Amino acid sequence: MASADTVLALDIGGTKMLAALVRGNTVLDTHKVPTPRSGDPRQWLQALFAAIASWQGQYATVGAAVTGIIDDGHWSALNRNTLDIPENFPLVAMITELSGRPVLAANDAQAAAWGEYRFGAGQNEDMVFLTISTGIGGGIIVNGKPMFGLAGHFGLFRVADDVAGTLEDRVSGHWIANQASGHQSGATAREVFEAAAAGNEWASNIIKASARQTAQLCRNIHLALDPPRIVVGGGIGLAPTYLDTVRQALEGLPPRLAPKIHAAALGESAGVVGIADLAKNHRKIT
Ligand code: BMX
Repeated sequence: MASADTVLALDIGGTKMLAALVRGNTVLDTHKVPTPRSGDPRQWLQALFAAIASWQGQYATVGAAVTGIIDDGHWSALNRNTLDIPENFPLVAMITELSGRPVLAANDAQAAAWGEYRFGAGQNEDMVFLTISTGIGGGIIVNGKPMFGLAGHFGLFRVADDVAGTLEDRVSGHWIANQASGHQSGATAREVFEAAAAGNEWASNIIKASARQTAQLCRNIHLALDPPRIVVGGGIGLAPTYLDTVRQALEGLPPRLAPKIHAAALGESAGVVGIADLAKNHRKIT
Protein backbone atom coordinates (compact mmCIF):
# COMPACT_ATOMS: atom_id res chain seq x y z
CA MET A 1 0.00 0.00 0.00
CA ALA A 2 1.45 3.42 -0.97
CA SER A 3 2.58 5.41 2.04
CA ALA A 4 1.49 9.03 1.69
CA ASP A 5 5.00 9.94 2.80
CA THR A 6 6.81 7.95 0.09
CA VAL A 7 7.75 9.78 -3.09
CA LEU A 8 9.10 8.46 -6.39
CA ALA A 9 11.93 10.89 -7.10
CA LEU A 10 13.68 11.11 -10.48
CA ASP A 11 16.95 12.97 -11.07
CA ILE A 12 17.73 13.22 -14.79
CA GLY A 13 21.11 14.89 -15.39
CA GLY A 14 23.44 15.13 -18.35
CA THR A 15 25.29 11.98 -17.22
CA LYS A 16 22.91 9.77 -15.22
CA MET A 17 19.24 9.07 -14.60
CA LEU A 18 18.52 8.19 -10.97
CA ALA A 19 15.15 6.91 -9.71
CA ALA A 20 14.63 6.63 -5.96
CA LEU A 21 11.91 5.88 -3.44
CA VAL A 22 12.28 8.61 -0.84
CA ARG A 23 10.69 9.17 2.56
CA GLY A 24 11.83 12.40 4.26
CA ASN A 25 15.61 12.38 3.85
CA THR A 26 15.81 8.60 3.62
CA VAL A 27 16.42 6.94 0.27
CA LEU A 28 14.65 3.57 0.47
CA ASP A 29 15.61 2.17 -2.93
CA THR A 30 17.40 3.36 -6.07
CA HIS A 31 17.74 2.50 -9.74
CA LYS A 32 20.47 4.27 -11.77
CA VAL A 33 21.24 4.19 -15.50
CA PRO A 34 23.37 6.40 -17.79
CA THR A 35 21.41 9.19 -19.44
CA PRO A 36 20.98 8.13 -23.09
CA ARG A 37 22.79 10.53 -25.43
CA SER A 38 20.28 9.96 -28.23
CA GLY A 39 16.66 9.09 -28.79
CA ASP A 40 13.69 10.74 -27.16
CA PRO A 41 12.88 11.44 -23.50
CA ARG A 42 9.59 9.59 -24.09
CA GLN A 43 11.55 6.38 -24.73
CA TRP A 44 13.94 7.06 -21.82
CA LEU A 45 11.03 7.51 -19.40
CA GLN A 46 9.13 4.46 -20.68
CA ALA A 47 12.26 2.32 -20.18
CA LEU A 48 12.86 3.80 -16.72
CA PHE A 49 9.29 3.13 -15.57
CA ALA A 50 9.47 -0.40 -16.96
CA ALA A 51 12.63 -0.97 -14.90
CA ILE A 52 10.91 0.26 -11.68
CA ALA A 53 7.53 -1.37 -12.36
CA SER A 54 7.86 -3.29 -9.07
CA TRP A 55 7.70 0.04 -7.20
CA GLN A 56 4.19 0.76 -8.54
CA GLY A 57 1.82 1.21 -5.63
CA GLN A 58 4.61 2.07 -3.17
CA TYR A 59 4.58 5.85 -3.74
CA ALA A 60 1.85 8.48 -3.55
CA THR A 61 3.60 11.35 -5.39
CA VAL A 62 6.29 11.84 -8.04
CA GLY A 63 9.00 14.49 -8.18
CA ALA A 64 11.19 14.98 -11.26
CA ALA A 65 14.45 16.95 -11.03
CA VAL A 66 15.89 17.48 -14.50
CA THR A 67 18.80 19.24 -16.17
CA GLY A 68 17.30 22.06 -18.19
CA ILE A 69 14.42 24.42 -17.49
CA ILE A 70 10.87 23.56 -16.47
CA ASP A 71 8.16 26.03 -17.39
CA ASP A 72 4.56 25.05 -16.73
CA GLY A 73 5.44 21.35 -16.64
CA HIS A 74 7.29 21.50 -19.97
CA TRP A 75 11.02 20.61 -20.18
CA SER A 76 13.55 22.35 -22.43
CA ALA A 77 17.34 22.29 -22.68
CA LEU A 78 19.16 25.61 -22.33
CA ASN A 79 22.57 24.16 -23.22
CA ARG A 80 22.29 21.28 -25.66
CA ASN A 81 25.91 20.33 -24.93
CA THR A 82 24.73 19.23 -21.48
CA LEU A 83 21.69 17.32 -22.71
CA ASP A 84 19.95 17.55 -26.08
CA ILE A 85 16.17 17.22 -25.69
CA PRO A 86 13.26 18.50 -27.80
CA GLU A 87 11.94 21.97 -26.99
CA ASN A 88 8.99 22.09 -24.52
CA PHE A 89 8.83 18.37 -23.87
CA PRO A 90 5.59 17.65 -21.89
CA LEU A 91 7.45 16.11 -18.95
CA VAL A 92 4.77 16.39 -16.25
CA ALA A 93 2.03 15.03 -18.53
CA MET A 94 4.26 12.10 -19.60
CA ILE A 95 5.21 11.13 -16.03
CA THR A 96 1.61 11.55 -14.86
CA GLU A 97 0.58 9.09 -17.60
CA LEU A 98 3.30 6.59 -16.65
CA SER A 99 2.83 6.84 -12.85
CA GLY A 100 -0.87 7.68 -12.39
CA ARG A 101 0.23 9.98 -9.55
CA PRO A 102 0.51 13.75 -8.98
CA VAL A 103 3.83 15.05 -10.40
CA LEU A 104 6.02 18.06 -9.60
CA ALA A 105 9.00 18.88 -11.85
CA ALA A 106 11.85 21.35 -11.29
CA ASN A 107 15.40 21.95 -12.43
CA ASP A 108 17.90 19.45 -10.95
CA ALA A 109 20.13 22.03 -9.23
CA GLN A 110 17.11 23.90 -7.80
CA ALA A 111 15.90 20.58 -6.35
CA ALA A 112 19.35 19.74 -4.97
CA ALA A 113 19.54 23.21 -3.42
CA TRP A 114 16.31 22.50 -1.52
CA GLY A 115 17.63 19.09 -0.44
CA GLU A 116 20.84 20.60 0.95
CA TYR A 117 18.86 23.44 2.57
CA ARG A 118 16.44 21.09 4.33
CA PHE A 119 18.60 18.06 5.11
CA GLY A 120 22.22 18.79 4.20
CA ALA A 121 24.89 21.50 4.41
CA GLY A 122 22.37 24.35 4.28
CA GLN A 123 21.16 24.01 7.88
CA ASN A 124 17.84 25.68 6.93
CA GLU A 125 19.62 29.01 6.34
CA ASP A 126 19.27 30.95 3.08
CA MET A 127 21.86 29.71 0.62
CA VAL A 128 23.04 29.34 -2.93
CA PHE A 129 23.79 25.87 -4.28
CA LEU A 130 26.25 25.17 -7.10
CA THR A 131 26.68 21.83 -8.81
CA ILE A 132 29.82 21.52 -10.91
CA SER A 133 29.00 18.45 -12.97
CA THR A 134 28.20 17.89 -16.66
CA GLY A 135 27.31 21.56 -16.64
CA ILE A 136 27.19 24.11 -13.83
CA GLY A 137 23.82 24.19 -12.15
CA GLY A 138 22.60 26.45 -9.40
CA GLY A 139 19.78 26.84 -6.93
CA ILE A 140 18.81 29.79 -4.73
CA ILE A 141 16.95 29.70 -1.42
CA VAL A 142 15.99 33.17 -0.27
CA ASN A 143 13.76 34.03 2.71
CA GLY A 144 13.31 30.26 3.15
CA LYS A 145 11.79 29.84 -0.31
CA PRO A 146 13.28 28.13 -3.40
CA MET A 147 13.48 30.01 -6.69
CA PHE A 148 12.42 28.24 -9.91
CA GLY A 149 12.43 28.88 -13.68
CA LEU A 150 15.72 30.36 -14.91
CA ALA A 151 16.89 31.34 -11.42
CA GLY A 152 20.30 29.79 -10.63
CA HIS A 153 21.40 29.07 -14.17
CA PHE A 154 24.90 30.38 -13.44
CA GLY A 155 26.49 27.95 -15.92
CA LEU A 156 24.96 29.89 -18.79
CA PHE A 157 26.63 33.16 -17.80
CA ARG A 158 28.69 34.75 -20.55
CA VAL A 159 32.30 35.30 -19.52
CA ALA A 160 33.02 38.39 -21.68
CA ASP A 161 31.71 39.75 -24.97
CA ASP A 162 34.88 38.70 -26.79
CA VAL A 163 34.87 35.17 -25.35
CA ALA A 164 32.62 32.65 -27.07
CA GLY A 165 30.56 30.12 -25.17
CA THR A 166 29.05 29.92 -21.72
CA LEU A 167 30.82 29.69 -18.36
CA GLU A 168 30.04 25.98 -17.97
CA ASP A 169 31.56 25.25 -21.38
CA ARG A 170 34.84 26.49 -19.85
CA VAL A 171 34.66 24.91 -16.36
CA SER A 172 32.71 21.68 -16.03
CA GLY A 173 33.26 18.01 -16.74
CA HIS A 174 33.11 18.32 -20.54
CA TRP A 175 35.68 21.15 -20.55
CA ILE A 176 38.09 19.36 -18.20
CA ALA A 177 37.98 16.25 -20.41
CA ASN A 178 38.42 18.29 -23.61
CA GLN A 179 41.40 20.15 -22.14
CA ALA A 180 43.06 16.81 -21.34
CA SER A 181 42.74 15.38 -24.85
CA GLY A 182 46.18 16.72 -25.88
CA HIS A 183 47.83 14.98 -22.91
CA GLN A 184 45.82 11.78 -22.46
CA SER A 185 43.59 10.94 -25.40
CA GLY A 186 39.98 10.16 -24.41
CA ALA A 187 40.55 10.99 -20.74
CA THR A 188 37.39 11.58 -18.72
CA ALA A 189 37.19 14.30 -16.07
CA ARG A 190 37.59 11.61 -13.39
CA GLU A 191 40.79 10.40 -15.08
CA VAL A 192 42.13 13.96 -15.11
CA PHE A 193 41.67 14.11 -11.31
CA GLU A 194 43.41 10.72 -11.04
CA ALA A 195 46.29 12.01 -13.22
CA ALA A 196 46.58 15.09 -11.00
CA ALA A 197 46.63 12.90 -7.87
CA ALA A 198 49.43 10.90 -9.52
CA GLY A 199 51.47 14.11 -9.85
CA ASN A 200 50.86 15.06 -13.50
CA GLU A 201 51.23 18.87 -13.64
CA TRP A 202 49.21 19.16 -16.86
CA ALA A 203 46.23 17.64 -15.03
CA SER A 204 46.66 19.85 -11.95
CA ASN A 205 46.81 22.92 -14.18
CA ILE A 206 43.50 22.00 -15.87
CA ILE A 207 41.80 21.49 -12.50
CA LYS A 208 43.23 24.77 -11.17
CA ALA A 209 41.94 26.63 -14.24
CA SER A 210 38.46 25.22 -13.69
CA ALA A 211 38.55 25.93 -9.94
CA ARG A 212 39.69 29.53 -10.51
CA GLN A 213 36.67 30.15 -12.75
CA THR A 214 34.40 28.61 -10.08
CA ALA A 215 36.01 30.88 -7.47
CA GLN A 216 35.26 33.96 -9.58
CA LEU A 217 31.67 32.77 -9.98
CA CYS A 218 31.36 32.40 -6.21
CA ARG A 219 32.71 35.96 -5.71
CA ASN A 220 30.10 37.29 -8.13
CA ILE A 221 27.28 35.28 -6.55
CA HIS A 222 28.34 36.66 -3.16
CA LEU A 223 28.13 40.23 -4.49
CA ALA A 224 24.82 39.59 -6.22
CA LEU A 225 22.95 37.74 -3.47
CA ASP A 226 25.09 37.99 -0.27
CA PRO A 227 24.09 34.45 0.82
CA PRO A 228 25.16 33.19 4.29
CA ARG A 229 26.78 30.27 2.45
CA ILE A 230 27.43 28.78 -0.96
CA VAL A 231 27.07 24.99 -0.93
CA VAL A 232 29.00 23.23 -3.71
CA GLY A 233 28.18 19.76 -5.01
CA GLY A 234 28.45 17.73 -8.20
CA GLY A 235 30.94 15.18 -9.45
CA ILE A 236 33.53 17.87 -10.17
CA GLY A 237 32.61 20.10 -7.22
CA LEU A 238 33.17 17.27 -4.74
CA ALA A 239 36.19 15.74 -6.51
CA PRO A 240 39.36 15.51 -4.39
CA THR A 241 41.19 18.86 -3.96
CA TYR A 242 38.66 20.82 -6.05
CA LEU A 243 37.07 22.90 -3.26
CA ASP A 244 40.45 23.46 -1.60
CA THR A 245 41.68 24.85 -4.92
CA VAL A 246 38.61 27.07 -5.16
CA ARG A 247 39.23 28.37 -1.61
CA GLN A 248 42.92 29.01 -2.42
CA ALA A 249 41.82 31.18 -5.35
CA LEU A 250 39.72 33.26 -2.91
CA GLU A 251 42.46 33.80 -0.33
CA GLY A 252 43.35 37.42 0.41
CA LEU A 253 39.85 38.77 -0.19
CA PRO A 254 38.51 41.19 2.46
CA PRO A 255 36.46 38.97 4.83
CA ARG A 256 33.16 40.71 3.99
CA LEU A 257 33.68 40.01 0.28
CA ALA A 258 34.81 36.40 0.72
CA PRO A 259 32.07 33.85 -0.05
CA LYS A 260 31.61 31.14 2.60
CA ILE A 261 31.95 27.88 0.70
CA HIS A 262 30.71 24.56 2.10
CA ALA A 263 30.85 21.09 0.55
CA ALA A 264 27.44 19.61 -0.16
CA ALA A 265 26.50 16.92 2.35
CA LEU A 266 24.01 14.77 0.44
CA GLY A 267 26.18 13.83 -2.55
CA GLU A 268 24.19 12.42 -5.44
CA SER A 269 21.07 12.07 -3.25
CA ALA A 270 20.60 15.85 -2.98
CA GLY A 271 18.41 16.07 -6.09
CA VAL A 272 16.08 13.18 -5.25
CA VAL A 273 15.77 14.16 -1.57
CA GLY A 274 15.09 17.78 -2.56
CA ILE A 275 12.52 17.08 -5.25
CA ALA A 276 10.79 14.55 -3.01
CA ASP A 277 10.31 17.17 -0.27
CA LEU A 278 9.19 19.76 -2.81
CA ALA A 279 6.71 17.33 -4.39
CA LYS A 280 5.24 16.28 -1.04
CA ASN A 281 5.09 19.78 0.49
CA HIS A 282 5.05 22.19 -2.42
CA ARG A 283 1.72 23.75 -1.40
CA LYS A 284 3.36 24.86 1.87
CA ILE A 285 6.67 25.89 0.31
CA THR A 286 5.96 27.80 -2.91
C1 BMX B 1 23.07 23.39 -17.73
C2 BMX B 1 21.54 23.38 -17.78
C3 BMX B 1 20.99 23.50 -16.35
C4 BMX B 1 21.56 22.39 -15.45
C5 BMX B 1 23.10 22.45 -15.48
C6 BMX B 1 23.71 21.28 -14.72
C7 BMX B 1 20.64 22.17 -19.72
C8 BMX B 1 20.29 20.83 -20.31
N1 BMX B 1 21.13 22.15 -18.43
O1 BMX B 1 23.54 24.63 -17.31
O2 BMX B 1 19.58 23.42 -16.35
O3 BMX B 1 21.10 22.53 -14.11
O4 BMX B 1 23.55 22.35 -16.86
O5 BMX B 1 23.27 20.10 -15.35
O6 BMX B 1 20.48 23.21 -20.36
P1 BMX B 1 23.83 18.66 -14.84
O7 BMX B 1 23.29 17.67 -15.83
O8 BMX B 1 25.32 18.77 -14.84
O9 BMX B 1 23.29 18.50 -13.46
